[in-house]
Amino acid sequence: GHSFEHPPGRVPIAGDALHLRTGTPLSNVMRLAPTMGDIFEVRVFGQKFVFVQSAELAAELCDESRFRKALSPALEALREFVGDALFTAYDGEPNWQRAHDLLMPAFTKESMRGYHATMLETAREMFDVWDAVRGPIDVTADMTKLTMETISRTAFSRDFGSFTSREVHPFVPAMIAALTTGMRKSSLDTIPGGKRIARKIDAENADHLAYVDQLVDDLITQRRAGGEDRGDLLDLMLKTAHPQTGERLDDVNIRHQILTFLVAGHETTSGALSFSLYYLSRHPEVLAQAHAETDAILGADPEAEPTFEQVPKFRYLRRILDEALRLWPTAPAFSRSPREETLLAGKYRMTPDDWALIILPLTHRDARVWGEDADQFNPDRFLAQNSRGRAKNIYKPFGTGERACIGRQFALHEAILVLARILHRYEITGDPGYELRIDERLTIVPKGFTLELRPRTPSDNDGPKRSGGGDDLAGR
Ligand code: FDE
Repeated sequence: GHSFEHPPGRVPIAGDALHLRTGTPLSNVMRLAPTMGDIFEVRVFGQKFVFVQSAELAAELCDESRFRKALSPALEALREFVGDALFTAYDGEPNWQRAHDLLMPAFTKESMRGYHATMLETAREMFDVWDAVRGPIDVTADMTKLTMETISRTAFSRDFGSFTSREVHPFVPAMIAALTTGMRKSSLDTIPGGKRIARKIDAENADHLAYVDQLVDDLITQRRAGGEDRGDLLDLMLKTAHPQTGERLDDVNIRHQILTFLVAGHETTSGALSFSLYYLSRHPEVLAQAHAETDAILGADPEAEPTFEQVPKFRYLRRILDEALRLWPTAPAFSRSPREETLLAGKYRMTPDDWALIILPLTHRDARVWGEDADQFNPDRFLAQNSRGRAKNIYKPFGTGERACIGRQFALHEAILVLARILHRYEITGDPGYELRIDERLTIVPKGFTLELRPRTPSDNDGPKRSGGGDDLAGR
């Protein structure tokens, strides 16, 4: 493929490594980006990364007729943990279609009805903890507990007691350790001496991996033997055959799918909630309008919970979420390859072996499509009247095409429901001295962000029953 622009001072073997700090891949790219063009490359010890920062090029790469999902080295590394499950399957791998067809019905808007009560219950458990603490809460930590509980209960009916027991269940840290093993190793592949370090990391993590696999496998065995009906994703995978082919998923694949849902479904949604709360704490006028919306829909009782039908009515909260995910898309990049040799932008030759990473926090802030205030937080840019005429395929926090996020409705339903309850129930105050920092894990989340909470009395004048007006065009 094409050789792209790269940072100055490239050296033999290490390549552009001098420009990079370990452990912060996204910050590295964002730091380099202002001095680079729409597409640029970085080479590190023989591995080449191509980054796209223009909205227009990203939209071209989202053309499914010419491009498809590719596995970046990070996803390739994740395969060690979850194999050919949905997120990490190569495009066209047979188990992808099988699992996709089986699981799609569990992720429609309508099927959120089945998870609604669980989502409410987890939020209530969190509020019980919050009501008992004095002093600020660690937002990211609590949002991560909340989303982890919700997804583990809906995926396989496991309650890890994140808010109800004193001790952290060992599964959670073990899963994170197992999950990050591959990540830590992926950057070592081409580094001199890396193989030895990789073996050491493997040895350190063997126990975690075995523990996690065993816990999920035992659950699968018990469920098969017991025959009880829990109506969760595990049931669906065990009991349903493919509608056309009659095929089923095997037990190892089911384990991989369960772990995939836990991994994909908790930090991403947790980050979306945390960034939204961060921006709410920084924009009093947005916060006031959000409070007004919760009061108009939920009324004067702070214990009121939204019904399933009410969740999509929080149009303003939805725009806050959309805007937070524009600035900080918590799955910050995805990778695309051409199906056949092609010219990107009519000039960059790409072959099916090439791939380019769409860096969403950059493409989502491209002033050429989002305007000169692209760096500013403004939920109203998602009002229908303000979205008109905006280019297509430029807002992609949930990925694109066939391999787009299957958990999108799940994440949106959960995040809106939780935001609504928090804002209805509490006055929130951020630390005025806090400056946003990003924690780069598999996903991105705010680091060190805390909130002071005070009980709130919702206003009972049902006020101007404004929905905020208009349809949002996000995600089209
Ligand atoms: C997927 C996804 C994506 C794509 C990636 C690529 O392309 O590579 C993205 C971008 C995303 N995803 C994002 C997101 C955000 C949020 C908040 C979320 N996400 C959430 C969630 C939840 C859940 C449960 C999920 N999620 C899941 C998932 C899965 C399974 C997948 C794979 C799909 C296929 O088929 O491939 C995804 N996700 Fe998501």
